[in-house]
Amino acid sequence: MNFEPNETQQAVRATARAFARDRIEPVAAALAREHRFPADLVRESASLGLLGVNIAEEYGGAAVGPVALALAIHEIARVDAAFCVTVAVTNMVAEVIAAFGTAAQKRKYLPCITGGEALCAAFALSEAESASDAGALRTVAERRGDRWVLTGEKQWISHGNHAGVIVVWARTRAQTHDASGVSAFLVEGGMPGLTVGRIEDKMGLNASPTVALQLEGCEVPADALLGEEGGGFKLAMMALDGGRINIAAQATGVGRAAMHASARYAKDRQAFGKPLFEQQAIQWFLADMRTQLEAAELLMLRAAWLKEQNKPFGQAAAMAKLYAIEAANRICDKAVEIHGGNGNVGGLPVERWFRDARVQTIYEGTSEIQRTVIARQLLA
Ligand code: COS
Repeated sequence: MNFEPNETQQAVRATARAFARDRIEPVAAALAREHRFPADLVRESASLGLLGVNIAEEYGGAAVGPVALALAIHEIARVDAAFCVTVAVTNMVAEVIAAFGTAAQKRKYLPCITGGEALCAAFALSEAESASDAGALRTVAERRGDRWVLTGEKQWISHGNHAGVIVVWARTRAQTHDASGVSAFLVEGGMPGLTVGRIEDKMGLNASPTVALQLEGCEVPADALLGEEGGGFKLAMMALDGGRINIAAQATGVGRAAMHASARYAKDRQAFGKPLFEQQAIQWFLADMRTQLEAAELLMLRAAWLKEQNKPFGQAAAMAKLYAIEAANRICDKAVEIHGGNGNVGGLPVERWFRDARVQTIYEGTSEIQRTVIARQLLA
């Protein structure tokens, strides 16, 4: 058993760490404050191979695998979880096209995602009435001659207002109301019939816009169908299995940042005539943070490793996401506690990390959905 990343994985981690430290960290607080999406930095991340980490080189990807992707996301999250959303979702969409796309679809869409021309890619599954119950979605795709016409509204779509490529899930069998009638389509940002709706006013991750997308008679060619007609739900579930590893990596990155900031603060801050760190309560907080983080990182890396070995990883990914996100929220909560009044104001990043961590128990499958996935596989 080897717990050390290999040379390639270490190199990817070092690249992501340097990019995050030198390019994102200096502006992360301002981006969040101004609710600004850093398009220039996203393009720069593409030039470093970060938007196609697990995509074949013939499509412009780095082809270094899921473990390297998880390590890269973890490093970026140590600085800015919002930027991670773009990296994580764009990689997930690129992977779903690589896995299920035709040769023509892969040639058309993957190089522009990995190379940054599309800027980023979005995953449009959720709707107002179907988020956890993804199979109940109501957007419809009607076949008219050699085209599909999409009508409906998507909600909670990360960077859907910036994405050049969007995978949209829609019902192709009007008589169905469950997962069986759902298909996936490749839609291009800015297409006629596709408009950006409300931009959400969120608690955290404010440099990563979350938007509604309206589809009103949005026509796409017949060959925009991704995967089999009626097979879209499984495709979404398989994509989310991988996406959940990315979100676990994001959570461990935020948790690690909050833990290190807390340890530094506890060493520097004096109270009752000695550093805060010498109070046993603070030591216990930090010890729990360290232990939970270690467990979360091991779960996350094991899930990524199983995926890399082409072994079943859905349950492992759900456990990693569940545990890592719950741990990150506990860690960020205690980080605010250790920072006292300073943790409650915007001058130090712990306040932002606390808010950024919160939604992670909700998106890409709530903690309750992860428990459902874990329990179902246990009982299967
Ligand atoms: N991989 C491959 N196939 C899968 C799968 C997976 N991970 N999960 C389910 N499927 C298949 C099932 O095997 C079933 O196939 P058959 O009809 O051939 O038997 C089909 O998909 C329907 O599955 P199921 O009956 O389990 O669907 P449910 O409606 O009960 O939903 C959950 C299952 C709750 C797990 C699913 O809706 C889910 O993950 N919801 C959360 C969605 C989410 O994460 N949204 C966030 C989006 S990004 S912000």
